[in-house]
Amino acid sequence: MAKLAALIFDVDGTLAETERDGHRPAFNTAFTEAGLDWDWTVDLYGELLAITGGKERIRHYIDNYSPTLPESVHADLDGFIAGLHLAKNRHYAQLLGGGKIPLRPGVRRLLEAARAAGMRLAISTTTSPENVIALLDHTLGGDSASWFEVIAAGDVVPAKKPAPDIYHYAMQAMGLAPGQCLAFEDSENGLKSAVGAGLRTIVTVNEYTEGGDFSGAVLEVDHLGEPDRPMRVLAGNAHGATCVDMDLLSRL
Ligand code: XBP
Ligand code: MG
Repeated sequence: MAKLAALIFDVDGTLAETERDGHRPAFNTAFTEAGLDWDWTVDLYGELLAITGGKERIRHYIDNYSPTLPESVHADLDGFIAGLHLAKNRHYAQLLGGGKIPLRPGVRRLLEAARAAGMRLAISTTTSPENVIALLDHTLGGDSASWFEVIAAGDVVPAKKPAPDIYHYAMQAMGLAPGQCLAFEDSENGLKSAVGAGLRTIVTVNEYTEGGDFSGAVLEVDHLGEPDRPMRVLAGNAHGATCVDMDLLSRL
């Protein structure tokens, strides 16, 4: 097995609970602002998360849930979706600015330990670079976006997760092979993408993804753990560790 050289992180649901508490309410505010009566409840949003990508998710909702649509929309559906998505991202940035969306347990600890150990870091996500940087600025702060050598994000590849393209893109940009990297994901679509690119993957489940099929992961835990908040191991061998740390990573 090649020596571990880089950690590649998903963003939404992995670094923070951005789906339930960030994107979802921001979508709803954008809908209200546009005069729509659409309401993406916590449960409904769980169903809609099967589709990755905010624009793709809105289109899927229109195609499958028969929501009320203004007449004028049919002339330019793409433009209508793009406008809603732009407004959603504006509200999302405001929510992040309010400081209400913290990092998940163990995320800061592991990133800092990885940096101290000379591990290279990257991001591989379906959301946009602007959303990633806004989250990093409002959580890790300072120059934290620069901790990540590559921020592989959004529409830079034609096929979003579960396609492996965004992980291939990140590894190619770093000049690394899959055996030298480890991925962190929270969802089935994310795991499929990472495993499809040949990556060993740790899954930290959340409210939306627990109970999913994560049999392809090297480890499935409820979160990365903190010294005073041990993780729960759901599948795989954590070698007795109570947190995901550099020692455990070297043994996976
Ligand atoms: C994240 C997504 C994104 C976010 C919203 O998936 O599917 O669509 O929900 O972001 P993953 P955008 O965590 O697997 O990358 O609206 O910017 O698409
Ligand atoms: Mg995710």
